[in-house]
Amino acid sequence: MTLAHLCAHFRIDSAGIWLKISRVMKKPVTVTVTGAAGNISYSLLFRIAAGEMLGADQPVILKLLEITPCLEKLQGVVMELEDCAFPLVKEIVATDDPAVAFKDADWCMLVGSVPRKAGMERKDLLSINGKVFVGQGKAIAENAAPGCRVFVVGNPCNTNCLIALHNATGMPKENFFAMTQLDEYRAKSQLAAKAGVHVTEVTNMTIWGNHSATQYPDFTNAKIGGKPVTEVISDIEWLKTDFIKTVQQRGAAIIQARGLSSAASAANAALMTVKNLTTPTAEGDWFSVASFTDGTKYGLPAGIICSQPTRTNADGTYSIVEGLPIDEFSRAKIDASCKELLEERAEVLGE
Ligand code: NAX
Repeated sequence: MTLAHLCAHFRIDSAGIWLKISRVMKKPVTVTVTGAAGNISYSLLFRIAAGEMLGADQPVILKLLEITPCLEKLQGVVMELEDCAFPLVKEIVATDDPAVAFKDADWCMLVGSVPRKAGMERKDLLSINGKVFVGQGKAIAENAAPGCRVFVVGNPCNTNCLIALHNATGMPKENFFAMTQLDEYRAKSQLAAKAGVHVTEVTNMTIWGNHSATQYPDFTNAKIGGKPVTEVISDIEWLKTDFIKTVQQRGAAIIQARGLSSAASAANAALMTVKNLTTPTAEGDWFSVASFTDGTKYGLPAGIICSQPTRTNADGTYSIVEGLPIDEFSRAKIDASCKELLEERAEVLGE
């Protein structure tokens, strides 16, 4: 090995040891984030850029999409990203053109959507955002890299994801996801507080169904310190009522307390979902994410984006955890959330 080769591929650390420079060798991953000038993105982008999502040795190209009136605000975010001098950021593209934003994207994080305003019904929200996700689904299919994965945060995220999927002709349905990781973390933290343990003791928590007030945080299959939750928390009535309601209403409680919707915690959950989908899941555990149902598991209707217990395999694919017992109480809750997802599907697909 010549000295030139050594210098190109290794560096000397403070103790005089030659270290292989593997991170400069990795091909950058292109991450497109929509709603990039919004609140969630203001937390999310900096953490992606710091390597917290895809790894400390993974260079990234950031493609940021906004609507035209927010481009100036987006420019401010770009300036701040530049001022962090992140070593992993190879390029930043800021645009209002979906074709440019989704060009060669490996991950599309669809955070942007129009918020629900006073007097607006769910139907109105679905119809406004529906148009956005039709266009974005098409633009992703036409421009993104092969194997691109699409992850929707913008609400109503399950159904927005379904719209994008229906319009992304030619893309595998398995590559579409919507976020329920924040709900999972909310559920874990409530159980940990009730049991008086650290949150890391709570595992195997599934959020079933829709990211909405019908979601079901499944305490019956969750564990605390490796034991069934119901063995650790004897107050079953609390589990069946207050616990579920607190998780379902946590977003609204944060808006009431903060005057703004959850942003940093949502960004954290978004980042962790991508991390969970790109890293093999710990033995015996699982995480929650909404994905396309094939109608063969847990009696979930086919063709919706439904949150389920999910594991990422060693080869990078993911599987739904099968064989969990679903008691009568859980069945009713899961069915109610799926019914809502079917209604939303009917509204947007005109069924
Ligand atoms: P903000 O209103 O702060 O930001 C949204 C941004 O999206 C705005 O800058 C807006 O200009 C942009 N935008 C709108 N239409 C767009 C389009 N067609 N293309 C590109 N950008 C567009 O909202 P923020 O607090 O960041 O929340 C974003 C979304 O996340 C909302 O829909 C919100 O409801 C949803 N959430 C989802 C959560 C989940 O668990 N799935 C939890 C947190 C959050 O409530």
